[in-house]
Amino acid sequence: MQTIGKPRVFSGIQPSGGLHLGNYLGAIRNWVRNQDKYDNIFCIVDLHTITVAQDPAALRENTLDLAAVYLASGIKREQAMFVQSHIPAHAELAWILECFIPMGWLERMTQFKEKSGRERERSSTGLFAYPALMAADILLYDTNFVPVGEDQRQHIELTRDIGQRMNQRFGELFVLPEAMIQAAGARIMGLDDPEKKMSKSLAADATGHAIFMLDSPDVIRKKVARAQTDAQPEVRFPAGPGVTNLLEIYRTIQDKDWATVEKEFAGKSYSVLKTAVADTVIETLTPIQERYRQIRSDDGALMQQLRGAAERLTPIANTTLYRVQEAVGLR
Ligand code: ATP
Ligand code: LTN
Repeated sequence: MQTIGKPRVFSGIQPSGGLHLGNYLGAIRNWVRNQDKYDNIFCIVDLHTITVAQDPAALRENTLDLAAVYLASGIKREQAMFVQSHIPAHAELAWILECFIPMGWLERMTQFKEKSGRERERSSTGLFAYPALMAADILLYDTNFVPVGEDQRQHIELTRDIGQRMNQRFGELFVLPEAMIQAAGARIMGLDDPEKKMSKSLAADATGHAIFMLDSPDVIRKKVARAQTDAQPEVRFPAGPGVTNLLEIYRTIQDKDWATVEKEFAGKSYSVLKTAVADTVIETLTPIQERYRQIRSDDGALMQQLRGAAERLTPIANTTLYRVQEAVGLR
């Protein structure tokens, strides 16, 4: 098991279409900022994406898109950035873990309850087993930290529980990971409904729900202008959820604490707040969009990079997989 050198970080995002500001502020921006401190692995989790219906051509396109967004956001070329399905050990370890996870543990997962909703009987068994695959992703690489948004906390806890259960039974098989969730930006809410987390799935139904990382300045201004605010004449504290969310976006991007932004905006009109939010979002996303377009103009190079990383990571993943296979009697 890896013990020397920098601590290992592993994280991933699904290539399920347009990334939004929540994905950027809750996850990617933190990967970029801390990349030199850790030994990083950044995954494009395509096997997780097919737990709900996908158009095959769109999935291929979204996979390259997500890789380009990682790089455009500032992930350095030399980082280990790869596609989950390129390393078969993920699916293999997931299967073994599934054979040791009680059904009750998966039945309690809030993401499954939310995503299956009233369609529970018709949703795929893959969606139900999703957390086992995520645990495999993390455990395969002796991961110390998993930088994610707040909504993923329960999945990391489950990963620890699975690791611990296997360690108790078979001896020290796995390093137990910890969630790394930042104090700011870990739960950005929908602009149209600040009671709900900004999410890709909800963005499909409402154009004003999410700011996408590739939205034009014009679109960003329109979406922020329409964002829900409070029924007060100006910014007042304690603010309601809509204003709090706009302030959270602003303070996360600007690295400011609450006291500072309260002072900055107390008594100001909503249009002053919204202009400031739109300006700072546009300023952040414009250079990312320019780099994104450049990177996507050479898909061959991008694919080569992804394949190369998978090749380098495969022996690490297989070392863990073989250890587990041996422990359970498969080898
Ligand atoms: P879906 O709606 O399909 O579940 P999603 O928008 O939640 O998608 P994911 O791909 O599940 O996006 O998440 C990728 C990363 O972004 C995860 O680390 C997750 O915690 C983080 N994240 C997602 N939504 C938000 C949000 N609203 N605020 C902060 N972080 C978020
Ligand atoms: N479930 C995560 C995506 C994910 C992930 C991982 C995140 C799959 N495997 C491993 C961190 C580590 C989500 O964001 N929806």
